[in-house]
Amino acid sequence: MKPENINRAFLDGVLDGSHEDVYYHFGVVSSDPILDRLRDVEAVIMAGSGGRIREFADRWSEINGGSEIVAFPKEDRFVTRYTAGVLFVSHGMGMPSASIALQELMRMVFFLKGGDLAAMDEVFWCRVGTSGGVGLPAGTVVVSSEGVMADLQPYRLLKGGDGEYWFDGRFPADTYNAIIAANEGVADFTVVPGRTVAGNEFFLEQFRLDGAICLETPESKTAWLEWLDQNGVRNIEMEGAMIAGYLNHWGFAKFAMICCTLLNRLEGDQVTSTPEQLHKFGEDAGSALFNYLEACLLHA
Ligand code: R2B
Ligand code: URA
Repeated sequence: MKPENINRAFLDGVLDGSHEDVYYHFGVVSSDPILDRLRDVEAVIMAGSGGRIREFADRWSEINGGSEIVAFPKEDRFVTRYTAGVLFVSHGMGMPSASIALQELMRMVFFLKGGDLAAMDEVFWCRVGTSGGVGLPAGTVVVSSEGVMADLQPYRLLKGGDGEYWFDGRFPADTYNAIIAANEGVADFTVVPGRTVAGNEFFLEQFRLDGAICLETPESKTAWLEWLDQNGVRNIEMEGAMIAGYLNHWGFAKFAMICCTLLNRLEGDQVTSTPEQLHKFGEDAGSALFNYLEACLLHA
């Protein structure tokens, strides 16, 4: 961990009881007894949609002998489920939404672990999601090595004083290699490592030609996608650069992003797979995660 980057000016007062922490978007405060049931959390799994969170939690509970599932009552922003050591949380779409979930979750994990940096270091974080593939057929699972923005630079934000703050978007190699290894000879789908672009928009910052607003030409779109391809980018989604950046900022050791591809962006823009195919793609990304959790992390 990087203790100097943890906002102790605010968080220490939560631990010593001077004030509560309000996890506003989850509808929970630090003194809420429901949090006692999450103290043994070993992994935080994030996905875009609440439906996928419910499915993942049911599946993980089944794998763990029907373990009890705890749900936060408020669900109008993010859906949360906790079972068998894993906290499953939806984060919505895009970095503004996902950053709210992640900041409150990082504070919650700090509180749940009593500020114990060694215990926090053991927590595994993962986003499981969908993406557009770059030169990969639909249905491929990409485990990210680095999250960058559409200009291939890391996630950054405006800050006071001296301009922009740049985050480190790299995912820990030990973790993504272990996820790939846990799926070798087990998965009936292809799992590859690669850099991932997080666009700030599904249409414009992913250089699509099918938006209501289009700022690209076929030539500028192809040039961008080929540039990504030549620079080791294997898929495009909307959250990874921020997620890696924030988790690196606190210095977490184990985190990853596993995304299935819904289409090959070198071949088109529209997502035309059937609902059955889309469901299978989402399930495969979940299987890639669960194969790792079962083999390497929990109950190892
Ligand atoms: C992948 O899929 C969503 C957009 O359809 C977005 O949240 C993402 O990263
Ligand atoms: N999600 C994205 O962000 N982009 C795609 O092309 C597909 C899913």
